[in-house]
Amino acid sequence: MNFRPDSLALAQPLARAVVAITLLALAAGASLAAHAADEHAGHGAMHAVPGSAQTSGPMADGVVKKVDAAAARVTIAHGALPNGMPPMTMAFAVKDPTWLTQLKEGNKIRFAVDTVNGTMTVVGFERAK
Ligand SMILES: [Cu+2]
Repeated sequence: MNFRPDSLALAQPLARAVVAITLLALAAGASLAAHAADEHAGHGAMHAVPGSAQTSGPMADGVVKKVDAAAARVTIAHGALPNGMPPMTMAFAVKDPTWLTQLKEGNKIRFAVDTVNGTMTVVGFERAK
């Protein structure tokens, strides 16, 4: 029974080391995730070409109904969205207001939507035939 105090004394620093390593791993994981998010945010801008602004996200079908440059909104008659929204006609914000110069009423597009600051926002699009 003499060994018990000794093994407890050993176990405590070990436990501390395990906790420290776990915290380090968590911190490293969080910083990796933040880095990946930054890279993703820059991805669209690097590959932007006139007439399209592609993203890797799922795309929905739409027809441009109205372009409101002053309000930085585009009204789209859209098909079912990846987020579950059923087909309807509604106004979207756009990630890059200069895209509005590439869109005209009647254009058929495929586009990606994300919620930015609580507003459904077109985050990428391409012209469709
Ligand atoms: Cu909608």
